Amino acid sequence: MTDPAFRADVLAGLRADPPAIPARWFYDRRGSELFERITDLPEYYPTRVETALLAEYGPAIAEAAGRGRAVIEFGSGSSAKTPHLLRAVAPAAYVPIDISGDFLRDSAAALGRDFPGLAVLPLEADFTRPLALPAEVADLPRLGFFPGSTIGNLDAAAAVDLLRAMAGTLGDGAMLLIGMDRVKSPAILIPAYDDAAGVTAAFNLNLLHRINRELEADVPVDAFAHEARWNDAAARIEMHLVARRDVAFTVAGQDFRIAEGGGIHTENSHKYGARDARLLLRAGGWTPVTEWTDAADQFALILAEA
Ligand code: AVJ
Repeated sequence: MTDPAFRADVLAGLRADPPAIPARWFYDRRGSELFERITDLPEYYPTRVETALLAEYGPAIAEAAGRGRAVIEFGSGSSAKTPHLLRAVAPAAYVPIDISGDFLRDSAAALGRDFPGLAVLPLEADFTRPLALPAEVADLPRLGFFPGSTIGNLDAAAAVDLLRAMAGTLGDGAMLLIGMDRVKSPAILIPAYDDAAGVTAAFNLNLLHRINRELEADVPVDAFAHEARWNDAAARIEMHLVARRDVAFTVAGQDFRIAEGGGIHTENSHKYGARDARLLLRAGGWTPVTEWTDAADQFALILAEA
């Protein structure tokens, strides 16, 4: 139940000044369910826009990337997006990679049913380092797929490291299709991360519930409020859990205090201008080839080659 890495990140994160816990710990079962609900919210445009881009431009993507590659997806195959790509690209094999085995096996099984002839080869692994792909795809050219603007959780240095690791995993001659959210007005961004129904608030606060569930902790969850902020200098949305009063609590035998108005920084979601997106890819060892965006330029799908 207790992942030692979760425990270490939470304890170190709460000691840090200002306190900060990495966003990857949002995704326990409950957190994954809440994230799925976020993707359906009227305010949360990224999933809708990216899915529509894949549906509309799938044939153009297949034209540019070539058909019959092995598609390697980084992060648990999201139910709605992947079929559009698979239908268009008609891959020789599909390898979804995720650290969370449960989710991975469920979505791989569902895709296997929808694409009967396709070799679906799920890989439970940490894709932040170069890893060995299944032997079945050894001789196939690869198309990496990294949707959702998940890269936005990382600062520039970590994003470059990840892109380089992906280049290492995918090998020579590979291509990468990556989704990147655009910089846009805070009037659109803030509601996308602070929705009227409170689902994003529940998603953020679930991190505290998870700490209480898994780390022998007594964090008073109702003393914290969800906050989404636009950090213009860093071009990112930040999520915080802000203390509404002075709080004291224990996690795994260690005592912590947070003063009223102080908080825990729980997520960065970087947004990219067109030039910044291309620069980041180049720094990570990829050459942008083509990109597709919606009419309002809210979200971009970029195809790059190694
Ligand atoms: C899964 C990291 C792409 O940053 O938009 C959604 C996570 N956090 N609402 C994002 C998230 C709050 C999401 N990513």
